[in-house]
Amino acid sequence: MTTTRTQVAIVGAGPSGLLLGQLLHKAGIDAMIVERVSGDYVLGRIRAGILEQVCIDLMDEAGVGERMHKEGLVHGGIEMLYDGQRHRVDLNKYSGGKNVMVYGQTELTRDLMDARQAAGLATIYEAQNTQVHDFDSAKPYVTYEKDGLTHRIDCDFIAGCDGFHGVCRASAPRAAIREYEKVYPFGWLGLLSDTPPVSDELIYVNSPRGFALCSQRSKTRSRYYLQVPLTDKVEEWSDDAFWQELKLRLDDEARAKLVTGPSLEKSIAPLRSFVTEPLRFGRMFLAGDAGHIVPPTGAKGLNLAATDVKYLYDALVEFYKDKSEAGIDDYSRKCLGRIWRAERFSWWFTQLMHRFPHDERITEKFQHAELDYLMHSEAGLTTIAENYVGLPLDFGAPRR
Ligand code: RFL
Ligand code: PHB
Repeated sequence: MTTTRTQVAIVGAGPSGLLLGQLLHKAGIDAMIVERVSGDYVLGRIRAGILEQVCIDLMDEAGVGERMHKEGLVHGGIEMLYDGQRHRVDLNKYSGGKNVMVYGQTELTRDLMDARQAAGLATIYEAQNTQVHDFDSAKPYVTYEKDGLTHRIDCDFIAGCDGFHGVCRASAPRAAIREYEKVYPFGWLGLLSDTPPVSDELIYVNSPRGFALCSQRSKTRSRYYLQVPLTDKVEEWSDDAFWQELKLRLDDEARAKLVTGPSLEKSIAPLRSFVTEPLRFGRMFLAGDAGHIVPPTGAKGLNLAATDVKYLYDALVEFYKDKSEAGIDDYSRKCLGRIWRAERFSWWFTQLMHRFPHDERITEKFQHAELDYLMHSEAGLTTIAENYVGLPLDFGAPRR
């Protein structure tokens, strides 16, 4: 067995783990990352596309924002299509001047991986059987297997950035953890293609045939989603069948404009709302999808992961620089306030936009009436806009 030492052992090299690693490095705090799969595999997972300002600011703080600002597309609005009509939500106007940015999770991850490599920082890819130990003591450690050897990393803290199926949450004592979960009775079938987006802005679609989303990665690359039954298999969906179904869910103008092409990637993701309480177990912290999942409708998953990382990073800096444990003691409470607000928005927006298996005929009418109200009320437009761009970090603090 080999043994090394670091200050923070990070499990998982997705966006949460990599961003935390980069921020800690900038602050002079040593960290090692252990990842189950290869770097190429991580980059091959097509996921989020929309960054909130908090996430953009953190990429800048980590010193990796250059390409994002050059290539990312700033969006000041989204479109909502229901009952055959499109309506625009002016995000910028109704959120007091905020925007979101189209920049793929793949690109953000690549920027963080490149920076980590350039700085010569250690990421152990393809680590097997990672385990976390003694995090209820002041001397936690992580073990993993690689190339037939067992390796041990001694550390001060463990950051569980290992996603929904990771080992960290699973290792927390059952009596100390409470989990809240809702599984939705449908999934999203996503298709990525090198075709120009059908519209300048994203279109969220509530159609009688189910939800659809027209998103994008650049001026020449599109990402589309269709609500599908959980029983559907991705192999059963040819590209042609996808485009046909998408057209049936769009309005006449979008149908006429839609440019189709071969898929670069196609996958089905189940939809889930999930929260773990607390997010700290002694000297182990959960961050990102390891601690919570939102249905993608509100584009919140990656952004919530980024805020967890910010709070954890601030707490660790406070611990090492100011010798104070106040930040780490408050980590769970601080994160969970923001998490539940984003969970609520994602759940509400999902219910508003999807067809559910046992919907009564009146449900679609209720949805259209609610959308109609939202689109024609300053309060309604504000509620969508301020949640979509991300509530302020100090939201909920006593008003002065
Ligand atoms: P990740 O990305 O799952 O990374 C966790 C990493 O941990 C590794 N791992 C382990 N490593 C070592 N040992 C073990 N035992 C391990 N077990 C797991 C995994 O291999 C992996 O590399 O979690 P992280 O970093 O917290 O990042 C979270 C985001 O990936 C996620 O929230 C978003 O992708 C969610 N999401 C969206 N979020 C947004 O903010 N905006 C969006 O527009 C958006 N769209 C989406 C999405 C997620 C989607 N899917 C497929 C779930 C669209 C979709 C379709
Ligand atoms: C995406 O582009 O992948 C995307 C955009 C907005 C969402 C979900 C996914 O709400």
